[in-house]
Amino acid sequence: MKLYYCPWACSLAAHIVLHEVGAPFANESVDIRTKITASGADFNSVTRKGYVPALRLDDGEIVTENIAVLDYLADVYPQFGLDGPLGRTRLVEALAYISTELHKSFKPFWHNGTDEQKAAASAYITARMRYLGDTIKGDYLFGDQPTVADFYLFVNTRWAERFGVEIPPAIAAIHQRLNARPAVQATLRAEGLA
Ligand SMILES: N[C@@H](CCC(=O)N[C@@H](CS)C(=O)NCC(=O)O)C(=O)O
Repeated sequence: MKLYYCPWACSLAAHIVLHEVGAPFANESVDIRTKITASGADFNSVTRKGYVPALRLDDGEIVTENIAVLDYLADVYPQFGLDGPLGRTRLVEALAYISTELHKSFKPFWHNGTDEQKAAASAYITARMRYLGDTIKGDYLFGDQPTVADFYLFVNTRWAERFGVEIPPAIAAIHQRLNARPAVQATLRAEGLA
């Protein structure tokens, strides 16, 4: 498996999962502005979408989109998935919420939004995080072990910290727990972020 990632980007979630499971994998960073990878390759030839994450499977298939990449990883590494009759559905539900309600709402912060747009986004993100905080079922979103959804949430709490977006206490507690995990710290070091 090979993960194409960019420091500070949402690809951090998949990168953490790969470190957590301890399986051998390759990685390569991408300059998402120029679309050139660390080895000088044209990232657009890996995926015409030109954005990370992109996961190259051992048979050469490329998987993109956080929801699909993280769902795939939860399938291969079920310790970060969710058991039970509705487990997969609940996990995809959480991934979709994090992708569409949180991740995408940071746009004004990453793309030179106006102060007004940033203030509106900030309030929206905090409210959406509050909902998640009200529904957590243990130390992490779904209980006492993190799932791929927690690692995706972590990307968003890091962004919230960076941009001064208020994080509700229950979500801040998950952030602290995740941040303390050795594999999370190893991933941050690997991306040059710690
Ligand atoms: N729809 C994609 C969006 C991924 C995405 O927003 N990636 C950002 C980094 S967080 C990126 O690579 N942006 C570069 C670009 O869009 O050109 C997903 O959900 O995975």
